Amino acid sequence: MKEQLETIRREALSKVKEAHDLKELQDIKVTYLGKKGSLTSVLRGMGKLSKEERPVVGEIANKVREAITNEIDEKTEALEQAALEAKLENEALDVTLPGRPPQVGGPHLLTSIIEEIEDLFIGMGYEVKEGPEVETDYFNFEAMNMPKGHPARDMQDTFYITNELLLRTHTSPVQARTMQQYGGGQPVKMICPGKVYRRDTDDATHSHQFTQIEGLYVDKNVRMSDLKGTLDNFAKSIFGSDREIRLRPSFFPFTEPSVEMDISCKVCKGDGCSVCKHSGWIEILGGGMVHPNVLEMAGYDSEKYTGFAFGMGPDRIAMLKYGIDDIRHFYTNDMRFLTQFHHEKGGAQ
Ligand code: 2NL
Repeated sequence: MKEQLETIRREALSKVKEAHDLKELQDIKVTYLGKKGSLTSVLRGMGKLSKEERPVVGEIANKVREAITNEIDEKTEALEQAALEAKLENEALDVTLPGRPPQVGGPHLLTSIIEEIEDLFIGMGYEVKEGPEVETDYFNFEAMNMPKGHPARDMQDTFYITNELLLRTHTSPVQARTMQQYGGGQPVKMICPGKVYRRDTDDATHSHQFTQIEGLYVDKNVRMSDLKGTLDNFAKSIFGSDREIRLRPSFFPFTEPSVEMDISCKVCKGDGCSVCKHSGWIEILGGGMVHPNVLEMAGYDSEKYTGFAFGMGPDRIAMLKYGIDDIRHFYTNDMRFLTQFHHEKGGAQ
């Protein structure tokens, strides 16, 4: 019996030593110490022993049980510890890893250019005004000296919504509305930036939707030389103080006289190159003295008040300033294009 107990002890301890997981340990416990376990069945046979032998064998049996239990407990703890360590290692978080920088957006190049131009004109005392993109035929055409049937309406292919409603073809209606609001009794000094629409087929230099900034200054004694000085200041501020301007006669239904403004070519400094088509000059904008009909329709006495107006395309200004060869870049939202301008004036960084 003593030998049986010794065998049980040896076998059990070596199995515990080799156990790989808690389930195996549990099985060993059942096999040796459980109700139907081998140690239990040995103890059941103790009845056959003599009185003297019983306590001796009993003590040995208790020691064997104790030894196996201790070994199982120790091994359990060791396995649990190993499992915990493996888990910690697996889930380790390296707080020294550099983070992924979040993508930071920035203003669109057209927004930056428009804001730069706004700032310049605010500095000269102008208000910035906005108006609806869906306009009435009256404010878009009629009030701008283009009555129905006027040949100039053919110059602009228009998106009509109804007979009377349309997508504005220029920002002029914002100015007509403002003059009407001021009721002909006070000066107007404003610019109006915004989106405009024309029924054009999109290509490198045309877009059916683009931007415009118009300016209007109406007061007593406003003269052509005021327009020239204002535009010269604009050109030098946006394109560089080394730029010259020139005005050429032109025609618009809403101004008389009308002019177009060129700036000297930066590339060839006036000698002629491919950028300026060998003329030394690049066309930038149009303007002129507000037509008396436009003033009268808005409620201003054209004998007392005069004014100048001009209009430009920020798309074209940005293309010239940054050498962008396709107007569609502004509207197709390729981040490789857009992010190049996030450091520009008015940009986020
Ligand atoms: C261009 C030319 C122009 C105007 C816009 C205007 C506005 C009022 C009265 C008179 Cl309220 N004129 N605007 C005048 C001349 C030219 O735009 O080439 N724009 C891109």
